[in-house]
Amino acid sequence: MLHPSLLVPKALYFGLSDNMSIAKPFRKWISCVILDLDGTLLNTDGVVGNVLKFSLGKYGKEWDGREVLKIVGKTPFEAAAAVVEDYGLPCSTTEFISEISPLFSDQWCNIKALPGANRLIKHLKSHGAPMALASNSPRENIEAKISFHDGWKDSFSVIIGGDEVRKGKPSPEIFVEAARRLSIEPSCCLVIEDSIPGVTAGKAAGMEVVAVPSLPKQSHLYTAADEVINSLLDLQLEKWGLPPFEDWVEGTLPIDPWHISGPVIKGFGRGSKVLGIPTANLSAKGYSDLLVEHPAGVYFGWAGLPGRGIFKMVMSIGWNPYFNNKEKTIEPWLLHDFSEDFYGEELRLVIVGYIRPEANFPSLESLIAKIHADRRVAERALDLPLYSSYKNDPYLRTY
Ligand code: RBF
Ligand code: ADP
Ligand code: MG
Repeated sequence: MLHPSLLVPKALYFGLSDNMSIAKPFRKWISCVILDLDGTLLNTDGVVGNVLKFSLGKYGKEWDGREVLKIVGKTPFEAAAAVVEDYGLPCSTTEFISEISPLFSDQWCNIKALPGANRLIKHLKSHGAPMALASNSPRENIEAKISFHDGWKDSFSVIIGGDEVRKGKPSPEIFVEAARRLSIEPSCCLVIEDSIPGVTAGKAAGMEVVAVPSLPKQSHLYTAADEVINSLLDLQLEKWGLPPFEDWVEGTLPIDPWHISGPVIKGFGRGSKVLGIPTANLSAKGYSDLLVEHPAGVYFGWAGLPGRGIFKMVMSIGWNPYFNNKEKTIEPWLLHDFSEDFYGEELRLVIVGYIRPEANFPSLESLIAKIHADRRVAERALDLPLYSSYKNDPYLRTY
């Protein structure tokens, strides 16, 4: 008799054609999830900018938000050293750290949960799947940070900080200790991590690891992970033998609706000319926080153009090559035939759902086909009462 695994068609093993996921053939049967905190559940990077803006200001220097890319994923000491050097500050790294530490503590109440973090915690808790929190930051800081998020502390059977083990990540110790306290075999633990040291630690602990890189376009650096996903919204728990999310509706994930508006500006895209798909552009100015919060990907909702009407809309939030992939842009496609452009007109959007992560396509034809598939998904979903009710949102009516 053939071993049962040999009877499974190869296509199934490698069926995860989505280029976001570096899929390995075998999935373990997982019984618990060990989560990283900063960058995985919490958008800690968001407050880094606030603190640095303020503290660099005292030295007469101006923080350029883009440099956040240089410090993400580093230890606090390495990050501080990089800033001291880059800005030529007249102080030592240690002095700079003691200046900024209290500022960081003041900011913990402002750290937002990353998209999908609350959803994941609630889901696993409601299914009784054990969860641990394993973070390099000291236990006291972990407790302080999560205290601002309802229901988080009680959801974790184990919380373990970098000060409770001899060596933090990339050493496997913190994860091995978390598994020991959960009384679960390391091989039955799934680690979810945003950083490379965290992925290294999880693999060294003998665990399965899903990476959710906090920096864009970095998935190639995470080859040690068992899977790389774009955001927690894309986590497929059933791949790990865990209870699947049940909130997807006809290929769409309802999200807390958000509003955005502004004059339509001339785009930088390939839309009309190359893809044959016109995409309006909204200036990202004033929306940088909102955009940082939303993973690059395809969303949909309703669009209002004063004097013209309210239309179904599918859009991409993408890293735009025009900006060297350093800025995200919003490119809505209004699902209606317009006979002319509407540059300068006020466009109002209510975004109600998520479809998929941003992807790379081998050819323009395959990108075009996918965008049309997105359109069909959005068109159908927007007829469901769940989403169609937002067509009456007063935000869309400016006339
Ligand atoms: N471009 C991509 O490179 N990857 C995508 O996954 C992607 N998805 C899109 C989905 C929709 C609904 C629309 C309207 C456009 C999409 N684009 C995508 C194209 C993108 O808007 C634009 O062409 C690029 O950002 C280059 O400017
Ligand atoms: P690109 O999409 O390559 O940036 P253009 O800037 O040439 O292309 O064209 C996009 C413009 O076309 C939009 O800004 C808008 O004024 C107009 N437009 C016409 N029909 C639509 C539509 N259905 N959805 C979005 N924009 C449209
Ligand atoms: Mg992290």
